[in-house]
Amino acid sequence: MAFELPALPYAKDALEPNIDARTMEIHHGKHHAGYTKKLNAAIEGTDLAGKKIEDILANVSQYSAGVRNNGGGFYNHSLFWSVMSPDGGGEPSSKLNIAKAIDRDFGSFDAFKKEFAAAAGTRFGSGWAWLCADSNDKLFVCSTPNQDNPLMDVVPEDGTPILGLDVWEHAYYLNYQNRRPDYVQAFFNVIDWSAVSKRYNDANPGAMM
Ligand code: MN3
Repeated sequence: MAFELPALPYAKDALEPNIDARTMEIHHGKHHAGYTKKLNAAIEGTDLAGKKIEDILANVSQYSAGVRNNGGGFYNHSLFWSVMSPDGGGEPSSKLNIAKAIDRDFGSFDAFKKEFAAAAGTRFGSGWAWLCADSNDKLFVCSTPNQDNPLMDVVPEDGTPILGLDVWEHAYYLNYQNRRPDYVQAFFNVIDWSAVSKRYNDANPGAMM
């Protein structure tokens, strides 16, 4: 089974004005579609065909640059669409595990937001900012270059990404030009905290808050 481009879970203009429809159209329909197609081409006829993307990324040091870049691109964008919603934004409900974990591991939501925005703002060139859970269910923020992510065995930070922000220029340039910090702030208006909390709960299935 080849990997398939997941459908956007909302209309391409649903995140306006935070993320504009034209950017969504190109980002999903061209960039994400391109990573998906190239990933499939890179694994076709190899023993990676049929493997889960998470398993491929966990051992990516053994594979080609094409698998690393396009496998990362496929996974990262699939996550990105799924952690945004037109009904998102604000702070996570205090009933959600993610709210309790953010308070426990960062001290407050504002402290988390500041650290995440700094990671996104200071990533030089193209890459991603992440909120991850480590194997002890502790949260941490990091950033990675290009299409790398903390599932990969080539990345020093080791964790399960539960929230990710694409800071490649293709993610924001049409609407924000060079104003990456404005795009990062706008992202906080559309984060789907229910989806992030579910990813957190699923990161370490046996863990209890
Ligand atoms: Mn992108």
